Amino acid sequence: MANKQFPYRLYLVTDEGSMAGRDLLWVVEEAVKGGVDLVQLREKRLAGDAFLLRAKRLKAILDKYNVPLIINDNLWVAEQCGAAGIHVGNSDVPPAAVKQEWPECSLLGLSIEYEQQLDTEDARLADYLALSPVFLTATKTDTVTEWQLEGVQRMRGMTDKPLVAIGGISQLNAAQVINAGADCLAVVSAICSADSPEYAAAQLRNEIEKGLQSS
Ligand code: TZP
Ligand code: MG
Repeated sequence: MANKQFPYRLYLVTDEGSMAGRDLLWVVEEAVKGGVDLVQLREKRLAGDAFLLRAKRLKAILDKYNVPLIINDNLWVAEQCGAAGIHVGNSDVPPAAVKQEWPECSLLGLSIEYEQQLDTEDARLADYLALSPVFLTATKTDTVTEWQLEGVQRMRGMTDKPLVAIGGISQLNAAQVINAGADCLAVVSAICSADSPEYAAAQLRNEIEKGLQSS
C-alpha cells in the first residue's frame, strides 16, 4: 500500500549532464508522461536567478500534471518558485533550519548515507529518507555507503518513514529494490540518458508494479 503522505513511486532527479544535450524541460515532461510522479531539480551548474528561472519553468510544466517539484539544496529557490519541498544531504542546510525558515515546506527529503543517521533529529524531521546510494553509480561518486538490497531490507525494518532508494537503479534491479522494502525509486541516468525518457519511465513503472506484487 502506498503511504498516504508519500504516494510517490518513481522519482526523477535531474542531471543536465546526463541528457546528451537535450532540453531538460523536454526530458522531464516526457518522463512524467511515462509515469514519473515526483521530480527533483538538482542543479549543480546554475545559481541565483538562473536557477530560479529554471525552477519556475519546470514547475509550470509539472503543475499541468500535478507532479510535485522538489529543489535540491537551495532553500531560496525552493521558496521562491513555490516548490513542494527540498532535498538536503549531510553537508547542506540542516532540516531544522528548513522547518524554521520555510514552515510551508511539505516534502523535506534527507539523504541517509550511514545507519546511525536514522537515530537523529534530522531524520525525525524528514518526510522521506533517501538511501544513498543503493548501488555504486558513475553519476555520483563522492558517496560513503553502498546499501545494496540487504541495506534496504535492514533499514526497512528500522523505520516507518517513507524510504526512497537512489543510486544505480535501472529496469534490471527496480523490482528487487521495491521488493526489499523501498517505497519509491529515484533515478538519474536510467531516464535522463535513455533514448526515450517516456518509454524508460514506463518500463520502470512496470518493474515497480512487479516488485509490489511480489512483496
Ligand atoms: N544521490 C545518490 S546516488 C545519486 C544521487 C544524486 C545519483 C544517482 O544516479 P543514477 O544515474 O540513477 O545512478
Ligand atoms: Mg548537497
